[in-house]
Amino acid sequence: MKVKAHSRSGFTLIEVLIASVIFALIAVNIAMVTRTGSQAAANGVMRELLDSELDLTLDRIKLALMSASADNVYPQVSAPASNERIEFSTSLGVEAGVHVMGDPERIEWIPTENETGRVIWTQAAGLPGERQIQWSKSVPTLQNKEVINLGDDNFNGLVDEPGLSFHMNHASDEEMQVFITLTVTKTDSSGKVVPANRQVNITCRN
Ligand SMILES: [Ca+2]
Ligand SMILES: [Ca+2]
Repeated sequence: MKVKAHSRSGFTLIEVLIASVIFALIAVNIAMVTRTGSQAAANGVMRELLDSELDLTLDRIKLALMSASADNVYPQVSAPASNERIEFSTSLGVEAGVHVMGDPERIEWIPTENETGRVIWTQAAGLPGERQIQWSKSVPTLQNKEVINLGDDNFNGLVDEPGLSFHMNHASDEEMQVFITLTVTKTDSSGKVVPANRQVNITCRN
């Protein structure tokens, strides 16, 4: 008697289902690894932009204030108080024995409709040739970890200080020092607000 061989071709439904599940699991894993990798890369770029904006803004403020005349810097507030605005004139040099002063300038924090405000440098403030230049648009209302409560929450010696803050140290027998404290923030790929902050100081000659 001839027995018909049971030939097999193709896959059973179970095999197809198992293969599909394995394929789906691998695809999900690849997607997760890729997403984590690209998120990490995006956050690395964001961190570099954040640091460079902080450095560049502080460098510009320092450079502008470097030749400010100590007698022409307002308001002169000392820690724990500080101000989000500084007005000054720079000394251009001496002409016929008299100090020649440059046009009045101003550096200040200005709020926007967003959560962060702008740092603006004004040249020839109040004069016909007045000019305003933006140095940053990522500065929050208050310094990192500071809240309005009449206390120093971030332990930097300043109370309720703004995101851009200026304060002075002017001992009678010393040259005036201006301290600049700045917080800059950016939002990472997961929507989290990441801050960077630093304090620098410069000495103003009389
Ligand atoms: Ca503080
Ligand atoms: Ca506070």
